[in-house]
Amino acid sequence: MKSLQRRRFIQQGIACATGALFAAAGSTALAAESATYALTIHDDKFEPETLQVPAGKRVKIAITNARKSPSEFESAELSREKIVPAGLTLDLWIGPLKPGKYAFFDDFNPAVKGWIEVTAKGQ
Ligand SMILES: [Cu+2]
Repeated sequence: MKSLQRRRFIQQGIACATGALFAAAGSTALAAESATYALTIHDDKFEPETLQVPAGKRVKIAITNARKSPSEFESAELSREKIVPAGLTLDLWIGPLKPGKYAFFDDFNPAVKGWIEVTAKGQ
């Protein structure tokens, strides 16, 4: 292989390796940033009724509908609305949020309410 070709080949190899490293670092950071919090919908309550999540982070809520009929997680304060069929678990991403309490309810069973309580680290 001529020296020019060899140099180009080596440069391409370095570029690929660097790209892969950045991609790996990026996905690790993203994975580290986002935690999953479980929330279950029952006929008479959410479990937990108040879900604690950290401020300033994007978090995933895994919503399980333990009922025999569909439910809808709804929150005007979080601008979220998600139908969860009976017996299924669906993910809902929220945040980053400021510290405080955010109300939500089951729009298909509106008497059932809950809160997302967002706390800053150390609070
Ligand atoms: Cu709704």
